[in-house]
Amino acid sequence: MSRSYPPVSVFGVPTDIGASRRGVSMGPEALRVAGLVEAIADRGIDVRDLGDVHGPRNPTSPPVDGYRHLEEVVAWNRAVFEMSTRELQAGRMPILLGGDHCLGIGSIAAVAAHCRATGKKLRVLWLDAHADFNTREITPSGNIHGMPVACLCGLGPEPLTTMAGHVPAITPDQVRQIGIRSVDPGEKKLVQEHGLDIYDMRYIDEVGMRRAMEEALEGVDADTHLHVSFDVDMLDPSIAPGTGTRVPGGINYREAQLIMEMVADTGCMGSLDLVEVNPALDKRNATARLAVDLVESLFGKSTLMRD
Ligand code: B3U
Ligand code: MN
Ligand code: MN
Repeated sequence: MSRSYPPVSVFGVPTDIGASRRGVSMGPEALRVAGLVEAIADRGIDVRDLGDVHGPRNPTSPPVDGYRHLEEVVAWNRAVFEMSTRELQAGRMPILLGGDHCLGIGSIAAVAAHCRATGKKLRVLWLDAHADFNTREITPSGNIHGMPVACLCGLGPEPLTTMAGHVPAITPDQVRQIGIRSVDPGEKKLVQEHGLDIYDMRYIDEVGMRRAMEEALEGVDADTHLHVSFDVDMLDPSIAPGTGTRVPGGINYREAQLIMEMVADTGCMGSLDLVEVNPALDKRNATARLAVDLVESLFGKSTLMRD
């Protein structure tokens, strides 16, 4: 089946403001050097690289009242919100090149506001080793890249929970998390209380990726905007070493391809985050190159089926 895709707008967000390890600020360039924009263009898609958004430098300070760099995180996310909103309103698919995963707050807040305005349903596919559902009371690190899902669901500091213009920006029933294998003790209680739909590694091992993805995508239809938020630490560190919080026992190459192919089959992807690529920790840009390979599958590249 041949599919048509909306025009795509790629933009970089070169910051590591939400993490404690430095280096994901170099992620956008690593993804570009790995050929991301050309790979999308080669799929016959209208794609533009808008360059990078700007924000404050990383002061590398310790957490204050449970948050590290809150003011700067808010500034970067406002810039992301504006850029994503503008591209969505122009009928284009925003692809955010991170940067760390705190940026999912701005990008998903924009998508949530857009869905409200257009009457579309929203489904968020959160591909990650982590649930990213910490709050200031329970965070072990103060790093806001461990908090975006909680912020989007209304748990967090006011400037981050209100970004979409309505609180909460999204509800837990709109989220499906895949690849999870590291959840902090307080976070575990919180995700259970909020009923988050988590496909953890044990579940994936037991039922297989095909069934896990069928369940995660259930109910996605032509009226759905599917947002994919891809933290590359979902992948096993043996294939994706270039990321700051590596957790063993991750998604392998074939499982990752199947995720992307099944997303492509829905024809509903409306926006994408590619985050947590850290070139300072990578081996010859392998992680960025793998991410590009997976993006090709997200845009319908397949072995035998007609493109
Ligand atoms: N849950 C831990 C670790 C973490 C979450 N997300 C990332 N790391 N990338 C935390 O610090 O909140
Ligand atoms: Mn994450
Ligand atoms: Mn992660």
